[in-house]
Parts: sequence; C-alpha cells; structure tokens
Amino acid sequence: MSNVKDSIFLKSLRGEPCDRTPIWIMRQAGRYLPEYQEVRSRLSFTELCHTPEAACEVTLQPIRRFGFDAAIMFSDILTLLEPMGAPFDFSQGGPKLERPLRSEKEIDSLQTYDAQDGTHFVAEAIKLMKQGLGDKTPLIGFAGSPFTLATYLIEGGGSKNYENLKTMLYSRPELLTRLMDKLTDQTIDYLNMQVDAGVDAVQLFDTWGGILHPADYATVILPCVKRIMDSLKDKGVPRIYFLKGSAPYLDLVTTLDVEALGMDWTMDMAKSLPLMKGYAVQGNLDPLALFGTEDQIRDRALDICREGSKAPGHVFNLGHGILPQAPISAVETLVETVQGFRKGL
Ligand code: 1CP
Repeated sequence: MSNVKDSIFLKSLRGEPCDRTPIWIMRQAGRYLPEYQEVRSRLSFTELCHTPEAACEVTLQPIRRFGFDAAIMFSDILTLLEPMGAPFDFSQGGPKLERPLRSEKEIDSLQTYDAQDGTHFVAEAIKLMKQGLGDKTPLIGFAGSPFTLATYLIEGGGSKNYENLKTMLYSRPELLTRLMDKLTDQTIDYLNMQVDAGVDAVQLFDTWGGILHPADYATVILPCVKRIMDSLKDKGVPRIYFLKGSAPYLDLVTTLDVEALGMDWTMDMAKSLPLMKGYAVQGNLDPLALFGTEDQIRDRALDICREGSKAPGHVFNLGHGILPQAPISAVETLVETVQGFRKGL
C-alpha cells in the first residue's frame, strides 16, 4: 500500500533521493481553469472559501487535469483575517478592506481567536481534500506571512508604494511590531490547526516581504517568520518559506530552521544554490514564460530541472502565481516536460 509520506514531493522536501522532480504551481487552482470559472459563476470567492465541498472541488481540479505532484488547499492568505475583525471584499477583483487599520486604536481592535472555531471551515475542507486526494497526492496548507498580511491591512488592499505601511515603519515602528506580533500569534494557531486537520506540508507566503531594506527585514519580518516556523518544528511536516524577491536577503533567510526555500524567477539557480546549502528549493520559472513558445517552455524548464537537481531536494514551481490568462496548453507542456526529466539525462 502506498503512503503519502513516500510521495516524491515530500521526499524532495526532506532532501531524500527521488526518481524524478515533483511539480506543482502556485495558484494552480484558479481563474485560468474553465472548471474553476464554472464553480465561481455559482459562488462568490468568499463563499467558495467558506464552503468546504466547493473548496475541495477546486483543490482537486488541477490534480485531475494535470496530475500535479502536490495539491494546495484552496483558500486565501486573507481568510484568517476575517474572524479577527478585518473582512476583505473580493468582489471588485483585488481584495479591499472597508476600513484600513492605521491608528493604535484600529490595530488594537483586531482580535485573536481560536483557529478551531474561527476557521473551522478550513479544517473541514482539509478533511474532505485529504479524502479526495487519497494516499498518492500530498496536500499543502498555507498562510500569509504577518508582514504580507500587514500590507493588506494597513493599505486596505493591494498597493504600489506601501506609503501607509512605510510611514508607520519610519514613524511608529513599535505600532507595526505590535500588529506583526498579533498576526504572528494568530498564524501560529492557524497553521498548527491545519497540520492537526491533516495537511502534509506547509508554505508561508511572503509575497511582499521583499520591499524593505535588509536591516529592516532582519528586525521587522525575520523574527516573526522564525517564530512561526519554529512553532511547527515538532509537527513532522516540511516547512516551505516563499519570500518573493528574496535574493538580497539570502544570508538572512538561510538562518531559518525550515526544510525548503522558495525561489522567484529573478534568482539564477546556479549562482544561488551555493548560498542556500542544506535547504531543499522550490521554483522558479517566470510565470510569464508560459506565454512563450512550446520549445522555450521546454528549454527553460529543463534548465531549471538540471540546476535544481544539484540541490538536496528540488520541487519544480513557478517563481510566483500563474496568471489568469495563462494558456492551458502551456501548463500541459510544462508538466509533461518536468515529469519526463530524469537526472543525468
Ligand atoms: O476572483 C477570484 O476567483 C479570486 C482570485 C483569487 C484566487 C483564485 C484570490 C483573491 N485568491 C485565490 C486563491 C489563492 N490565493 C490561493 C489558492 C491556492 C492555489 O495556490 O491554488 C493561494 C495560495 C493564495 C495566496 C495569496 N492570496 C497570496 C500569496 C501568493 C501570491 O500569489 O502572491 C496573496 C498575495 C493573496 C492576496 C490575493 N487574493 C486574491 C487576489 C486577487 C490577491 C492578490 C491581490 C494583489 O495582487 O495584491
């Protein structure tokens, strides 16, 4: 009988030898898939995240269609904020918060909660997803990093220059720290709840952690990421830290006790791997490369597979999430190429 612990995804993250390179892609469940659009025509994004059966269905869709080597639970990094008192509205495309949190009073109004209660629908969804996936395909749980969550809370949505967050950083750093500490506590409870519900690995998404000077990254962000990752150490699941734009911070992120580090497409594997010794890596094809020709997709994917095979473990991924306009045929080419790659060939 097969066991999900023997999957090539988990083996790669543990740095064990594998027959081939596993692949999944960030945002693999989502708007580029017609079957996802079909579910979304019936449910809003928020309803989808709150309905375990529907979240399970869209989690399984890319596994059925492409045979990815891991599934990622369908939810959003902003889901954990709603029970804290900061619900986001997704109806206009990007997430929007009715009242951004900027003053001390607004930040103190955020409430931490027991993840088993406040996000019980996530635990229920994970149980359904595990049943649906069986013992072949592992399930990844995730959360946003406290800093990335803070950007959405303080700016009230996506942002170009992060002027409100940076104003707080440079004028009232203790207030930003207070917010980050609260988000860290909640994220620890949330991720531990996900592991208890059955996820096989966890990924912390730090999409906007790369906007600070490294000295500020070291004092503001790194201690929170460390506290979250350390809280999961004894849970027995691999921990992946994806920091977009992490190249200038490699000396800092390589102080973290995690199994794997994500790499975006701006990193050259050949130059970066010697600086990331001991870590499994995940990445790092430019999501926009999927708009190139089939030959280009194959060539670039194989380059990454060859370089990645020099790391203790390599999980193939895009360097960031797939775009809604990405052609399905390009994803098929990518999966076929990566799953056909054999080390040494
Ligand atoms: O209209 C729709 O159907 C909603 C679009 C959508 C989707 C499909 C959003 C809103 N979130 C998601 C799913 C999602 N988000 C997943 C599902 C699992 C998978 O990967 O398949 C995950 C892991 C996320 C994580 C997420 N949400 C991140 C971190 C990773 C990343 O891509 O950078 C971030 C920054 C968000 C915020 C968010 N949620 C949704 C949107 C459109 C955004 C981005 C807004 C922005 O660019 O600021």
